[in-house]
Amino acid sequence: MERLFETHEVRKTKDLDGVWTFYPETDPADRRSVAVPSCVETYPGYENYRGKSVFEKEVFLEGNIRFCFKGVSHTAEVFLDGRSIGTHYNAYTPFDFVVKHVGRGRHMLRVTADNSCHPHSSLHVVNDYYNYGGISRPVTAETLGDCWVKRIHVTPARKHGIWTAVVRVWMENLTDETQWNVLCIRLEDDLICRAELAMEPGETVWEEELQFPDAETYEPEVPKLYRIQALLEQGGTAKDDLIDRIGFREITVRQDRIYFNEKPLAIRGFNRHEEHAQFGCALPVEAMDQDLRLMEAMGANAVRTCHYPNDERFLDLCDEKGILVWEEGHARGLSEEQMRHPDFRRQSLDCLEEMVENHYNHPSIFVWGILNECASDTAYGRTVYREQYDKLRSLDGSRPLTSATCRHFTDICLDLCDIVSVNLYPGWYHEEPVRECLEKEYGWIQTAGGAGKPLLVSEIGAGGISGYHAAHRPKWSEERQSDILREQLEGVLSFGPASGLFIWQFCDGRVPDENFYGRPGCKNNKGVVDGNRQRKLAFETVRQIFRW
Ligand code: ADA
Repeated sequence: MERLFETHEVRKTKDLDGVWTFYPETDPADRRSVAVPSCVETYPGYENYRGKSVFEKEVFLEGNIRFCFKGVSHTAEVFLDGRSIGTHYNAYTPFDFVVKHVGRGRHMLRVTADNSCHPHSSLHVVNDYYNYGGISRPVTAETLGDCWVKRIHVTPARKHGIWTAVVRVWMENLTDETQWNVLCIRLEDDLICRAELAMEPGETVWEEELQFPDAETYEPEVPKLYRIQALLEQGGTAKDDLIDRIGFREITVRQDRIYFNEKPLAIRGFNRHEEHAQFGCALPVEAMDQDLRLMEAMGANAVRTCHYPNDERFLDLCDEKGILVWEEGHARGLSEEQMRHPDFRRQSLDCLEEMVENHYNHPSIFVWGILNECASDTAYGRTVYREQYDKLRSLDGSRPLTSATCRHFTDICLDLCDIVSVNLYPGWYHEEPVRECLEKEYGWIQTAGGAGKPLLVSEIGAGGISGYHAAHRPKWSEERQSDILREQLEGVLSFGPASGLFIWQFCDGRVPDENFYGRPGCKNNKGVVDGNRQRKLAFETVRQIFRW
């Protein structure tokens, strides 16, 4: 199931999750049945597999078929009956291919998924998280008529006390002739608007500002969601539709605060990798839900999708629960040299575009992030930061933008963002009282282009090996992790200029062997729960402070 609500009442869709045949490209004889979505590393014998995996499934199809992949890790090629229908790079963004006039019958769908750090991969590189392989998010096949609704974007704004929204709908005419359609926009069961369209072959975009006088506001405490449907009719008959969920809310940045419906935000959040000891990055929805419940139990109100766009079902759950989301493009800790990789700029911009196109309507997303800890201290780096901010602003003018920096005292990009975000590890990577560290950092930000902007501590935390206890509280013990976190959280939450923090990190996560140094067990052990969601001492510490 690709989303947690029905996305079509008219369009025929087929869930292609379930059993597929898997084999490594190098050994086609080693075929086995696997459940999709899943990660290759969870198949016995393939725990460390890097390379091309092949997945096959026979499917009954007829007509114009749209294949939707919510995430294939990380370089994909899709074949229908042996013919390539398209390729895609990046594990963390959805993609689709439309094949017209597929003959009635059973067809072989084949997907290759390469998780190696190959020469054309600029974002999936050896890093402080794991590049899992496989079809890691849901797959569907949809049957399209002559015309179909590709996308809806809704941008709410409160005007003179009532909710309005700019509704934009992208549609496509797959034939070679003009098609007359009526586009109906419904909010829940109410018809809000009808528009007659003469659709030329190819894409049509329709946009209108509509009023929603009865709409209730989406608040984190009362996260009121509405179903919005774009429906195409021909001669009074419904031909195609697309449903999404929206919330009426506004995010603004004024002086040094972030406002959600005019209330200043006080973020108590977690950084969360899509990561689980049992499932790799392909968490079933029940495990996603459990993660959010654990965060809620600690009193958290936000999550940062470090360091890439997340599974839409996770975002659906955040919308549902009113947990605010910092969603970010895919990039972590890249040097200028890595950012000069010939494919880097295109692959990054593609990722941002796919993230915003697909996740635009999630009311819980309150900020977009780019380029975690990349080269924001060089002239070339600045060109790239500017390019990515410009791109995001052209795709979505309704949300603020940020980037988590570790270039303390050398960053030259703070003037480009709307919110200044800093990753700090006092007490872990360097011994310094938290208050002193914050004051020094804040003083510098004021002179480096960040004056008057809100400040978020985007990462703060310490390592603790699950189950390692010692009375002398050494580093890596659960006791010491909890002590450090207590000091860090109390320090940041009592620091007036900060609008909040995201703990690094929610759960321990696998890292590649190449990154073993400082990573006992080849894991980043800074989770407050381990990879199996066993709670460490820090869990209770965070709960006491966040729930205060
Ligand atoms: C960083 C980085 C994280 C993680 C963390 C750590 O600042 O953004 O991805 O690597 O440090 O654990 O050191």
